Amino acid sequence: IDGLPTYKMVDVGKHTNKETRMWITYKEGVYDITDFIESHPGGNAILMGVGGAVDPFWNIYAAHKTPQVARILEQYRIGNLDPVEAKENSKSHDPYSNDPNRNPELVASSKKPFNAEPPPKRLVENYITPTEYFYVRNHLPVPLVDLKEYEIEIEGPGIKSKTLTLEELKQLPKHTITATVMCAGNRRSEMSEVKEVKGLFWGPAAIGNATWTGAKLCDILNSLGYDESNKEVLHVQFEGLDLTPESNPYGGSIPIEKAVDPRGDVILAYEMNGQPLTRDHGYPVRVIAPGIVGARCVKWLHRIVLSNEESPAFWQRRDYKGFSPNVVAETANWEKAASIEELPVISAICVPSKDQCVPVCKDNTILVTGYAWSGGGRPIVRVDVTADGGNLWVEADLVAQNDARPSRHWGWTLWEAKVPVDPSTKKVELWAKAVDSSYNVQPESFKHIWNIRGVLNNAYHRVTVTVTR
Ligand code: MTE
Ligand code: MO
Repeated sequence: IDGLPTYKMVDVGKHTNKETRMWITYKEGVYDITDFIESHPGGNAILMGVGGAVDPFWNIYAAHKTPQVARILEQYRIGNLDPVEAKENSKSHDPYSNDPNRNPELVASSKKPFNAEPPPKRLVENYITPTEYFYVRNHLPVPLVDLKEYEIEIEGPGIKSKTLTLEELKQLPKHTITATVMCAGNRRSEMSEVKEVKGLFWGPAAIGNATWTGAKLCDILNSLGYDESNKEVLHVQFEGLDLTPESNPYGGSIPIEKAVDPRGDVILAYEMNGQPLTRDHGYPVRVIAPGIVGARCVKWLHRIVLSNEESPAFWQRRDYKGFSPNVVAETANWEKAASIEELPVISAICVPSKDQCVPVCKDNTILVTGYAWSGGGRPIVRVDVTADGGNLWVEADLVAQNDARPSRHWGWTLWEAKVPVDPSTKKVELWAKAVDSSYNVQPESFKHIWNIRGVLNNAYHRVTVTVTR
């Protein structure tokens, strides 16, 4: 921009704190973002780039590459970057160029990183969600894994350290479970109708039900000498091979009690639906901690650490936590809030979907189908559906459920209901709510469970459709 001074990267590097002001560069621009930092939607992550070029960060967090962000940034422009250096900064290649091909039917809420869900109707076609229709939630580029070099490091107080190869993992007793994996942000778009929330705009299909095969984590930890008298170990931390621009791996943790419980069924999975894991779902090995939020089911597993603390990863400490409805970014106490582990009871109507036209049957009913699931291994015992705001609740048939025992019932339930509709109305609002084996039931509305991150979106599912006769 004409008239503004030209700087070199060494000048920019001198501006890294409030006293010196905080500068960044992007392409040919130099920006003083000191006054913007507080309102950065991504929180402190912005500090990673201070004093240098953000081009490599934005190649990874590509959501920044929009006209809206460019407009905000230009308000803070103070100069131009030396053109030779600007060219050098822009040379870093697209870190997503090695991502795999995907089913074009998946609807993406973000392409880089790739986040996508199937059309809801695909979820009720089979009890087991076909891998190509299983939602994908990646925070970073999919790592390229060389099997010859692949190992899982395991360490912690009171156990023998070990590096486990895939071959060794496959020689351990093979265990298969049917388990639903769900993102804590599933159905977020409905919560955001109450008030804006931060996060990807998920519909009701950031969930899937698959069979997972691998070795049990409890067998591995026991073989390395773990025993319950070890009071130093409270959590099991996992790290993936996917790295942030500052080389921190994606990570998460689960309580030790879950990890070492033979009935907790935590597995290091190398197969999904009877096939080797696909790259998007964690090839070659991922954690499946059934009944627990998807975020802890770490993909591209690289390291396991036993510790007295939860995972230090951003996604354990500064994300995937719930807050009271009036808490805002400035007042959120992340240390105090409990990490999301077991998920609460949820359901969704998959067919018909929002705004669809639905033919009414001769007996003045419409057919409604969906899924229901609860965390902690709690089976679904009932699903209620209404088409008239809850004056008449119809109990749905639970049409597909497996015979796993309560407390180990990791899979979801598919249901269907014939719901009477008023013959005189054209628009009908369908509601569904599920009840789990602890008689936990979904809350009625989003208003009172609203939270800044838009997680735990389990209010009654409401779908408005037009009926045709
Ligand atoms: N593991 C790694 N290494 N990196 C990730 O970005 N995303 C997590 C979890 N494991 C993630 C990860 C989140 S938030 C979810 S919901 C699930 O993976 C999604 O699993 P899926 O993509 O197989 O459906
Ligand atoms: Mo997630």
